[in-house]
Amino acid sequence: MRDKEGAVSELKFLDGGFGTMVQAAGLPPGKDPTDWNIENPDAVAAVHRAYVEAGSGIVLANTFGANRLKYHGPHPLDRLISSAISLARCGALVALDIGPTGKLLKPAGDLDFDAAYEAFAEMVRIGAAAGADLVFVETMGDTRELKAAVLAAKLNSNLPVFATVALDESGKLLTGASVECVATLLESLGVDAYGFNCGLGPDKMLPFVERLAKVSTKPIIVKPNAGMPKLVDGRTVFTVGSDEFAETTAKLVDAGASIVGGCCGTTPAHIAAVRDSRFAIRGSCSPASRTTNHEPRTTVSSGTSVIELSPHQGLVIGERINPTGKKLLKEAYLRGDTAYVLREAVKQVDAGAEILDVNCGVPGIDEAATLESTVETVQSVVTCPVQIDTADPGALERALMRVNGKPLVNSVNGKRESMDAVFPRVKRYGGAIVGLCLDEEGIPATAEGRLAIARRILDEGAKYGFCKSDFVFDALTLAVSADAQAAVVTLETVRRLTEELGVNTVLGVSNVSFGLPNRPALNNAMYALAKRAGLSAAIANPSLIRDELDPAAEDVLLARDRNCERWIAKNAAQAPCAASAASAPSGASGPEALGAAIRRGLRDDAAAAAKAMLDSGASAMDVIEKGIVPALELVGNAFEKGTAFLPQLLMAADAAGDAFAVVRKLGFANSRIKQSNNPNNQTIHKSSRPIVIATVKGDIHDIGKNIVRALLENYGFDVIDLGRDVAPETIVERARASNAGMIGLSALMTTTVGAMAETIRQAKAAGLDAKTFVGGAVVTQEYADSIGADFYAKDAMQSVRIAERVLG
Ligand code: B12
Repeated sequence: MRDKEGAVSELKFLDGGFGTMVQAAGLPPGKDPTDWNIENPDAVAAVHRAYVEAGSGIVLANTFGANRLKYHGPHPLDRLISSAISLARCGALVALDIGPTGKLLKPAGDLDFDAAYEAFAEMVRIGAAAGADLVFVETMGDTRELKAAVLAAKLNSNLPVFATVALDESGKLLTGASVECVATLLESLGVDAYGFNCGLGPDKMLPFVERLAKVSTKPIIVKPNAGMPKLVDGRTVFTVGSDEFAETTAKLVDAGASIVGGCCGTTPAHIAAVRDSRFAIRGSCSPASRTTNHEPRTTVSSGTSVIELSPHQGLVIGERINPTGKKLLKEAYLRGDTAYVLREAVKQVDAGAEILDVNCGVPGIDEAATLESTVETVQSVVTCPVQIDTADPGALERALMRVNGKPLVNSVNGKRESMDAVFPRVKRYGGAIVGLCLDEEGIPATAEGRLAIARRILDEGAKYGFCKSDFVFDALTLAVSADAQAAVVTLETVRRLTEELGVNTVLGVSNVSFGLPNRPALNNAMYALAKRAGLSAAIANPSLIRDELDPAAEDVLLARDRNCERWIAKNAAQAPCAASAASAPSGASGPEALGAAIRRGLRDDAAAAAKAMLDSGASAMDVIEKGIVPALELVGNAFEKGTAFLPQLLMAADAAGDAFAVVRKLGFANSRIKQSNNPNNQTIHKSSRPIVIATVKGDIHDIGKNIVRALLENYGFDVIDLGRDVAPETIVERARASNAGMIGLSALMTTTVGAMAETIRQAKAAGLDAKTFVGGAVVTQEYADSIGADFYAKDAMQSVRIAERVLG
């Protein structure tokens, strides 16, 4: 690239599309390009050579899908990968290319984090042994999978690690992470360079590169497609030619990118055009010059959101998932009752918590296993970042590895043992660190003493590469009832940590009021004063904490009320605070409670709410139509608007599934319900020919189809449910073999209604006399007519009426 004076420097060229190149070289449709490392090595080497001749200084070996979860071809992975690395060696640096597994990780999908990590680690071990020069993780759409791949690269080799993600047009990953969210994670994992690939053409990438340049301290990678793919005469065509590609790539470089290449549809001509670009590149793409304008920031993240801490912000870290002094939570942990923890999580976020502390320190518990699963469960229902709170290094390590995003780590202190345990682990897995101002001697009585410990922690942390912005210091507070100066010293420490050391601060405020009446007022006053002194975050109960300064409470905290006498005299008669009111279950019931539980993804609550509705006399259809369907609709709309993401959709669907299971078991089995669904007292049918029902190929939505099945069965029809994502051939074959009288098809997406049409076409071609009936959110009467379906049903009840007409 050219710097401000026009000298070319620092720009590195990657290669371009590989899959599209080998397809052009004759790779048969449906054949895995990875196989060609063994079966057609000359063609693979030729693509790499063409890119090196076009100017690529780094080429990605043909290993994108060579992981054990994705590759199911005939060749052993070690041969495939080693051969790919040696075929790529033709004058440029060779990157081991790691693409996604193709599966979603838990809790959004079925894949265990460890299984993903191990699949990537195996690739890295083989690739490093075969001589790869770096590891290039690419096309990632989920922060957990991204983290698994980057950690696999870091922990199984000494190679540099590059990582790129695939954004959609709104600048988000498939599972919802923003540009800043990805940056927070990758900065904290310490990758060497990162950016974007695939998904978008170069023009669409520009605003996202501009955003990344504001937060990234690393070289920025761009590897756009040659535009968005279009389907022309049944073939996928990329429309951006090499000159246009070079022109728009120049703008990306201006915006800060310094490692550039291409993805799908790009060719050596595109890379050569970028190299020879006659378009002016004006900006400076060095990370140093990009970042001098912004201070390092203290950030934490989850899979979808980033929180930045700053002085005087006073954001609340929810303290309720900590069993200290909480009998019910302790018991819930020991019983393995996750529903309790989830309710606490949701309640705290609703009350305004921006980060949630997760602590599982119960005697006699397997803390490492409990912490890991609790963090995962909490992250499956709330989108805020978590604070991992443990004194057990083994538990810390496991939770750090598997947590989604960059957590806050609670905590390190000035003891040698603590720093030796915490620093290397956080360095390995990423995180911001809470530093407690205490050491072997305890908590110093003066602010000066506490600052000295903070400085020592910073110095020791610097040896591991941590800087000030990686820390949040806890000034600590003791009870004013035991030491009148306790709050004064704490507030001074907060102020000096903020002003002199320039660090962010955190404080568990409620200790200060221990042993005194009307604790909430004292806690609020401490929070208000600490915020003014500079406090960035308070660890508190978000339902209770307020920025409110009662003058009498201020007197207590600032040691102006001797022995707290006036406070005690005024407040002693008052009842203890209503802390427990916040944890009482909410009063909602009926469809509202069911809807809320589904939207929150609270599975046990959803099942309980469905049962409660049935118990109080609601019909099965009421539960479905007033509770389940509207809640799913809300989540679906939020998903469409981009305010909810796939994990939330999945959690809601699971909760709806659990509620529906209750309806199936209790609702439809209950004769009272049958009558209420069958107001005209029509007979319950027993048909001679079965109904075959399925969700069509490519579509995994089955909640609606399951409802249709349950209702048909409830009315006495014999239903053969083939499940979801079912091929037309399978449906036709099973309908024929069972002599089905009807075939019911469900499709929920515009992209899968075509499979519905194809199934009907095949059923007719096979000469079946079964009547077809179709449904699903996107299907209409007009569409049903247009594909030759015999009937359309807008809901499950209508499908019963149709079946009655045909078979009854
Ligand atoms: C739950 C859900 C999911 C769950 C599905 C879980 C499951 N086991 O079913 C999960 C999270 C897995 C999911 C995944 C995806 N989803 Co989704 N999902 C939904 C959601 C929120 C609700 C669907 C639902 O269950 N509704 C409740 C049921 C009861 O209603 P229903 O299906 O319409 O059924 C009724 C009638 O239509 C009729 N009926 C249904 N089937 C049949 C069949 C017959 C024979 C008859 C007679 C009648 C009939 O009777 C039923 C009962 O009254 C919708 C949004 C929405 N409002 O529809 C999006 C939605 C359908 N999903 C969508 C998308 C895009 C996806 C994903 C591609 C997301 C992604 N980016 O990965 C994937 C698709 C994966 C795939 N290949 O299929 C889009 C589809 C957009 C479109 N127009 O094409 C929607 C509309 C969301 C949106 N607004 O963007 N999804």
